[in-house]
Amino acid sequence: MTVTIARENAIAVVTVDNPPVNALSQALRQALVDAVAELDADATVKAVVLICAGRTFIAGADVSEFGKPPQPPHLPDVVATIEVAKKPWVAAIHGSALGGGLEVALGCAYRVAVASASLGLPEVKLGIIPGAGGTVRLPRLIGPAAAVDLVTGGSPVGAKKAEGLGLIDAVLDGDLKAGAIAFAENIAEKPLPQPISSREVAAVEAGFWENAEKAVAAKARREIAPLRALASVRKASETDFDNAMAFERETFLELRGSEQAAALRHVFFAERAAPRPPELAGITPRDIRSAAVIGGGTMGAGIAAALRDAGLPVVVIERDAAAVERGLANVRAIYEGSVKRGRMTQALADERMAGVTGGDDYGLLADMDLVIEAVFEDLDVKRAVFEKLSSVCRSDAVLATNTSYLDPNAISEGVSHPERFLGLHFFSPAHIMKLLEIVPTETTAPDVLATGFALARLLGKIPVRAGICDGFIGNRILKVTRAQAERLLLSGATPSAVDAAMRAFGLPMGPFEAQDLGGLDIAAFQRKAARARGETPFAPVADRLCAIERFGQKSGGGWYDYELGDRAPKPSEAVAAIIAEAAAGQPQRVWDEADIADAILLPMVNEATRILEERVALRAADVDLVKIHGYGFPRWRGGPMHYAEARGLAEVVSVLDRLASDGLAHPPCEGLRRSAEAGSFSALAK
Ligand code: 3H9
Repeated sequence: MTVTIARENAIAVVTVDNPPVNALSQALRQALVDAVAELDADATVKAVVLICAGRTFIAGADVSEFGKPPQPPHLPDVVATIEVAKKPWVAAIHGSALGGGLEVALGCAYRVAVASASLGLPEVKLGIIPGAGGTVRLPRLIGPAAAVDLVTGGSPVGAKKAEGLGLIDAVLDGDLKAGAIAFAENIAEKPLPQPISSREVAAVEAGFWENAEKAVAAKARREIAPLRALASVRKASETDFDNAMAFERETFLELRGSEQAAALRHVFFAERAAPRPPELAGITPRDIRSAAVIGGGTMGAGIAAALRDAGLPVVVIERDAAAVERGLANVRAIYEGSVKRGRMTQALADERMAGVTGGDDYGLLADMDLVIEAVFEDLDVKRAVFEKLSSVCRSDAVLATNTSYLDPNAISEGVSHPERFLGLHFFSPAHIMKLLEIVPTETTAPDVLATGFALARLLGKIPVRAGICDGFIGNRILKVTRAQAERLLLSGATPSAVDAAMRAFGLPMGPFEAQDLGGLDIAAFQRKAARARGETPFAPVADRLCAIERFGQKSGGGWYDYELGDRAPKPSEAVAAIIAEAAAGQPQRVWDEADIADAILLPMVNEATRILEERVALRAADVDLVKIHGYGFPRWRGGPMHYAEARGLAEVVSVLDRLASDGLAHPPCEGLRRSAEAGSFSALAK
């Protein structure tokens, strides 16, 4: 049963129970309409409380229905039915009232919530706009300016703030149901309030819409939904309710079928599936209640802050007292930065810092549940760390390496109880970046792997399982990105043209700007190691730049020139000359933005397909999550694999074939050709 009705004297309590999040499935929509009819007809009922079972109020429309034709009763009609009910409905909110859930609440005569509840219209994050009156009722209730913020930003607000905005009528302490019933008894005898739909929208100052448009456009870049949401709120302010509803619905239905919405839905479900991979179902992770980080550099400090933010006490281990001090200062700097940016109160920062201790004595780790090593990327140094950990830690303590390109199997050699060892590859800054690559070795036990995923959940990270290869998933693809970017330079494109094309595609930065920001030396160091292993990494121009110590912004020049104290990249004549020298004798061509994007992105897809074939990644969607959460790939493109599928894998293969015949990319791998025949990557890996 999705809806049950109980009576508390003259108050009817309508309880929605549609796990997991009370999404508005067709059955629930119908049940709500039926409930209104039943309670309208019941003369003993004076008011109605709408409350939800489980973890949350109605969290929105059922996103899984979005790929299919809408089924009646449609949500706008459900909301309208509640709004014209003969008895006042009181929405009693706990958890989240999101999207269609908030729209249902806006149909109610009153809204009350517990203090921990949050309310919002996150539709733009799914590439759509509210489709059941959210953009039309909200400005009538809280005014256009606040409505614009909520609708175009998509972030929810807490109950206290919602009360301040006039979005809810009361924040209730104690038991929600009892409080809502008392509230309902109180309003039952009063005249019904004016329905929101028949209220006026408050006037705005001259220039308000134009300014809002500029602000929203600047933030949204190439995402379409935020501007369309704004247009809908504006329409609601400038025309009558029915016209505004028709405009909203039309926009909603159009965007629901858009490519961006499909991509964002794909990411929505991939993100929710990632923390609980089916292959680990039923495996109980180990308990993690304490953690230590070996190494207090940038990475170690970021990991320590991430662990501490999740509520764990953290110990930072360094070589000697001075290094311990530096490590703790690095962690403190992270919290001080958060206070400065207004993200955290000083009191909270102090409390976090109080839970981070340091030392140079491995004996401190005797009873730790988890130890993450984040020392210098050198096999011998890392092995020495794990040798010490093997002798001091409990035999069931989970031991992890944060290596980004050494082989975790090699690092784990000699570790006692190697089944408790795994790779946890954080991305910098580790307390902010959401991606966590989880890398099992040949010996990692299933419950230790499950502990990696449980840790990611605790830390609020997106975990992706990665097999062992050079660079795991993300950096292995990054190497292809960079190699392709250089191939483009050798065949006539300039660094600024390549960067501009990738920004136009939706990346926050192009590959050359990004290298200048991060420093070219790290990749040079890795190439040196790769050459020592007998590999032949392709970086003819980057190698030349590193040879003359053009390492990027930090050395005053890299792919671009920089003026002192200015981070704006300036095209460099010196680099142009180096490129010309490296390109001597190669055929030159004219590149437009779309061709540049293809020459970089499609080889990335090809490499990712190899990664799937080798089972270094288990699912195409995992590759998408890696690129979105670790490398700034635009969410609204759905990640490279979704992008390739949406574009058509047959076309991807034919473009790659063309690039390959011009010597500008490797030809499509076998798996990509097979996937193109099947029309998706799903046959390759699930
Ligand atoms: C909308 O409402 C449009 C309307 O304006 C117009 C209509 C005409 N649908 O996140 P969790 C699943 S657009 C279907 O891990 P939490 C999710 O996949 C919608 N399924 O839980 C997962 O499934 P599984 C606007 C959904 O406690 C399970 O529920 N609403 C939906 O960490 C648990 O999810 C939103 O965008 C859904 N709407 O967080 C709200 N939501 O167990 C999106 C979740 O099989 N949802 N699932 O993996 C959320 O933000 C979080 O789920 C919430 C709970 C905060 C509610």
